[in-house]
Amino acid sequence: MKKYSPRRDFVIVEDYFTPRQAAQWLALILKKGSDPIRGFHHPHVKANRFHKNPKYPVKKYMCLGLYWDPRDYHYYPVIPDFNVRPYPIPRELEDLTFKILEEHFPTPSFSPEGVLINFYTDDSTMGLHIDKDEEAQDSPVIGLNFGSTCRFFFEDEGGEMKEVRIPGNSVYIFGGSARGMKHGVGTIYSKTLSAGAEKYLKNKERINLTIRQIYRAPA
Ligand SMILES: O=C(O)CCC(=O)C(=O)O
Repeated sequence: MKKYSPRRDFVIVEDYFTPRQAAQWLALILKKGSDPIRGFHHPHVKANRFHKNPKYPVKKYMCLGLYWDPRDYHYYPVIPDFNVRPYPIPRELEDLTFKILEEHFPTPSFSPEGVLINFYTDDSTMGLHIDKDEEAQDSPVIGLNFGSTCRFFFEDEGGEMKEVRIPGNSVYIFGGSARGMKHGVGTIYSKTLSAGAEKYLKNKERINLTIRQIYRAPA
């Protein structure tokens, strides 16, 4: 494992997953992702002055727990178009989240309520944005990365944009002073598939899960 902090309160742990663990997580995600309603789909996003029905930049997208709707940036207990609940967050994913936080980003309490899963292909990018749709802004965001390496942009403490390469089989956590940092994903690099992903992903494919607490705990 190689752990480093590209800025305060933003931690990356490379080689967090063994190839075997990565293969197990990918098998689980892709099985859920194959469901025609709760699985991967290409949602619409908020209309803008150029497009009435623009589409989300990452073609394959799904949620566990609560559903984040890219049309209005709200979290819902059901997938709005189908009135069907997303798959719940598997117990083993909750346990993994607690373990990652305990080992790498001690946090007094954390309740995993929503997981966004982005399946990047060679034509996907994710524009710069701030994760501000969760009420629980004191809770960190935990990212699990599988497959190809990506170029990841983030805002440093001085407001300047910097970049790192985030490989598959790694995790990242940003919270505290970094919770409101701008970030985004650029190029997905060719021929960088991480060990364990070969059977599940093609060249330039990447799967990222971000695990979040959405609501503030009652006082
Ligand atoms: O793919 C990633 O690592 C970033 C995902 C992201 O920015 C988000 O879900 O808000």
